[in-house]
Amino acid sequence: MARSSITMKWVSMFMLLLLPHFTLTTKADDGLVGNGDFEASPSNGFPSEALVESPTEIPSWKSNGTVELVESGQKQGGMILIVPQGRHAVRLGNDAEISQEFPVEKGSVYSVTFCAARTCAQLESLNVSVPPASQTIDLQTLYNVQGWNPYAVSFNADSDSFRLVFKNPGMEDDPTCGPIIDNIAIKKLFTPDKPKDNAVVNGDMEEGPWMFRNTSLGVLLPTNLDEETSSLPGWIVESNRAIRYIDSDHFAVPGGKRAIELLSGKEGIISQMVETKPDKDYSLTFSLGHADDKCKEPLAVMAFAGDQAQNIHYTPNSNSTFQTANLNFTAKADRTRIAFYSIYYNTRSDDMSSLCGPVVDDVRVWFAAATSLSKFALSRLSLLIFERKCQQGKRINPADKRALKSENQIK
Ligand SMILES: [Ca+2]
Repeated sequence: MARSSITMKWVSMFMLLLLPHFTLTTKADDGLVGNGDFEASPSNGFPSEALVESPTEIPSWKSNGTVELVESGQKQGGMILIVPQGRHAVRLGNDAEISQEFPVEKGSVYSVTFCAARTCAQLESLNVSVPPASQTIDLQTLYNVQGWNPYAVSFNADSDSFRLVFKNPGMEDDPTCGPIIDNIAIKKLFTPDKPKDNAVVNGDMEEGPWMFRNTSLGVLLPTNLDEETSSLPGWIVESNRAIRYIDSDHFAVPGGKRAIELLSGKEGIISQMVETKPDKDYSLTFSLGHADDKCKEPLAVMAFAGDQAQNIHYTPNSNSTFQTANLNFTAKADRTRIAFYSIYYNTRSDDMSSLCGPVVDDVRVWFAAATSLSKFALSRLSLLIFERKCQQGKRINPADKRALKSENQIK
């Protein structure tokens, strides 16, 4: 017996020693995919002609069509090509694609973060897919002056491997046009538990796509109508323009490390269907803030909860970068839509082309218990006064009587 317990002890100690390594192995899946920054040198060195000759020339990737490894500082038609990160990136010509296969955990949702820039003035788009699921991102809108943006899209792992494909679906006249992509990372998402006193899932926005620590542009979340497969679990972006996911390293965030910034006025809407009980009174509360990104005021949001809508202007106390806002509503069904959009179309004060807007964080929907309690207390109090007046044999004011009647009806 003694020996087996000693053996058990050794086994437990051994497991404890091993455990951190196991954790490290699983976590290593989050972050850059193999050669996701295109900095790994092809076996023959980076091509001087830039054009990728064979489909397997870029380490870790398979290419198809006119794929080009571009270098920072490289010029084309008098224009310097944009390389979002490091020295190299790839450009996808008409109908060209790159793809990579890697293992994932079946049944999980993965978010893919990548940086993309367009090269020509025309409308350019990028198709990101894990076949058969695919999403096309419109690169037409310039969200900042740098000319590139990080984006995030999500996919369900229906099997235990992903074939992640980036494709330029365009057929432009100029073959040197086509999006440049760089810095491709993945993150396995989890859906946070719903707190007992809050019907909103991920209301603090802390769970979301991979963010690069050295990128100060946040991550754009394009339209996503599938609430089961969202880069921001619980939420959907139901507008045709993106919203921005921001981090506390580069922006002012009301709570925790992450929040969202609403862009493009009415064209940038985020929403969630929350569980409610019909005919119950609820309160929607949230933090409304300024990202401290030189966004030109006024800032304001339109907040929706069921059939209630309210516009709220950003007017914080002098030392704060956010305020708490509140909207009361009575639920009509067992699911209620809450939503937010920016009332204004804001840009930064130092450049007129970078979009910005109000920050939303710490969204809560909870029973307006205090209101019901105070109603109850009020009618109890009236009843007491009524009783006392009766006891004292006083005449009751008809107004008191009416008030008492209506309070009891409320109850
Ligand atoms: Ca937060």
